[in-house]
Amino acid sequence: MHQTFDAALGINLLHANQKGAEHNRAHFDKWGITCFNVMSSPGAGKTVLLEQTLAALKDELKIAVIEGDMTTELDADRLRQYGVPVFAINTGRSCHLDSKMVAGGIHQLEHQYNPSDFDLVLVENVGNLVCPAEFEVGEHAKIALLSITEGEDKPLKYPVMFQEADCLLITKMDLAPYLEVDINRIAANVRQMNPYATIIPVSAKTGEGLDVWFDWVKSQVASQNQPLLDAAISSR
Ligand SMILES: Nc1nc2c(ncn2[C@@H]2O[C@H](COP(=O)(O)OP(=O)(O)OP(=O)(O)O)[C@@H](O)[C@H]2O)c(=O)[nH]1
Ligand SMILES: [Mg+2]
Ligand SMILES: [Zn+2]
Ligand SMILES: [Zn+2]
Repeated sequence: MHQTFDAALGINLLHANQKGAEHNRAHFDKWGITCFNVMSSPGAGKTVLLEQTLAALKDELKIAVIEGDMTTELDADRLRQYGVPVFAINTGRSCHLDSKMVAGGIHQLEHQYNPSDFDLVLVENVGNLVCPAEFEVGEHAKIALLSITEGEDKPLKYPVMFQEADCLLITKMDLAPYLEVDINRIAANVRQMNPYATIIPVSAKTGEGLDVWFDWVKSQVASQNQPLLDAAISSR
């Protein structure tokens, strides 16, 4: 629930959040960490995707998770089974993570571990297609999930999420035979909002598309670290 009662207050709120996001990103950049903000409506498959990502990549990349939920540590407990640090943030009545909440997770990472050892921080946002897209948390890329059960029109009805996404995963592809859904229509509606996002159809049940997703993750981490590598090489 937001406190944006009037436009001026709303702008102030977003401005303060932006400052906090820059603080968080400065931490990540100093430590050579890439951060993804993973967003979708409730139940589109964020936690299952993170579980599969940890299972596939945790030996190759050093990963930590910041897990946002209004209440409970149910998702955080699922992800802890993969042996990576998971910092749970309960947002209470707030329907999104803001940069200050995520800073809490970042500072725990800093105090409990050597943050420079990490390559990737995955932030699972609160299930909501609306405001998580407005509140940057210091991420380098926004990942949006849209399950094929949600309807082809969602990119048009919730434009900001789809305009902001760097990568859009169309999830639950295994359910396509049971639904009257046109995947090409979904992709076209995403494209109408965002000509640039990488679109990857996936299924956590059959594994369809997951290798494409893992490769995208690895390429983002590699390109994020490239400026540091370039700087190190040129200073020799
Ligand atoms: N058939 C099918 N079901 C899936 C797939 N991915 C996730 N699910 C199911 O969808 C439900 C929700 O998955 P979660 O990963 O918990 O979704 P979430 O986005 O993390 O949900 P919130 O954190 O509550 O917003 C679970 O019952 C999953 O098993 C998929 O690829 N195919
Ligand atoms: Mg979840
Ligand atoms: Zn919200
Ligand atoms: Zn700090």
